[in-house]
Amino acid sequence: MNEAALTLEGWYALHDFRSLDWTTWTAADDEERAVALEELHAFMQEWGPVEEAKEGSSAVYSIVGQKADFVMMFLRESLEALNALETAFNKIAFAQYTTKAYSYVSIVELSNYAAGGSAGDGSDPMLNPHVAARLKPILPQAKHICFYPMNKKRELADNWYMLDMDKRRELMHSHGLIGRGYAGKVKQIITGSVGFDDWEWGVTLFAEDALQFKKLVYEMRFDEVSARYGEFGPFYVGNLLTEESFEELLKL
Ligand code: 76R
Repeated sequence: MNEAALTLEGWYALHDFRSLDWTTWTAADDEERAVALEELHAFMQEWGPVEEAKEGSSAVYSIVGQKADFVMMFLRESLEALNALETAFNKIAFAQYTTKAYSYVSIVELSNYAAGGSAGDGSDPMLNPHVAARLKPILPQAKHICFYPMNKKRELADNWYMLDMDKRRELMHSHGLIGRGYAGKVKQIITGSVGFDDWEWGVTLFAEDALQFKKLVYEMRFDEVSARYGEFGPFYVGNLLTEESFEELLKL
């Protein structure tokens, strides 16, 4: 059998996309809307202490276009914690004015391609602060988010999973070089979703300048890993929502 890349996993991830039901929101009276906003506020207030306790990170972004109106991105210690969050949201009054648009379940993942393919020295990788910070990343609250799921091809002529480790490492090296050209401009979080959701990875990018998403993704299309082996799902792009700008968006 071919050698699988070794992976390290960190926090579980839920990208929870919702749409606003403007018909019911505008039909609600002032008091109903106030209750909904108050419950939304209370729900979001719980995110800070979780982050301070280093048990997860959360962010909310509006989504541009008709695929969804906003996304809540949650990183947590377990699938149970993610499940509890979506259930808690569904129970608040505000949820009655939203519909489910899309969701993605995955886990923060690092692979050993860049580490030279070695399995490490046997020590706990979480003791390495650089590794720990990447496996349990605090979401940067950058102005923009870009999310899309992707696969690596498994076709007879182009099958990523049939390439030997050295070849994959060589290809991933070139992928990493392109990525590094965007250091300081785009932060990427790769989450693995084999066994969890419909694609193999989720790609979440953050940037202050949304144009850098297009530049990075376009440049990668010419790199063999993406050009030959990449298969991409729907793209979601959006703008940071603070509690204040979320309320502003909902104001009639
Ligand atoms: O983790 C590292 O920094 C080491 C190098 C590296 C790995 C192993 C790396 C660097 N990536 C890795 C793994 Mn990546 N990445 C994507 C996409 O749109 C496309 O064409 C592809 C979507 C982007 C935009 C991106 C960005 N990467 C992966 C994997 C797992 C592959 C596997 O295991 O087979 C996927 C699916 C994937 C996809 N990558 C980087 C970036 C950027 C910006 C970097 C540089 C990060 C840095 O050096 O800070």
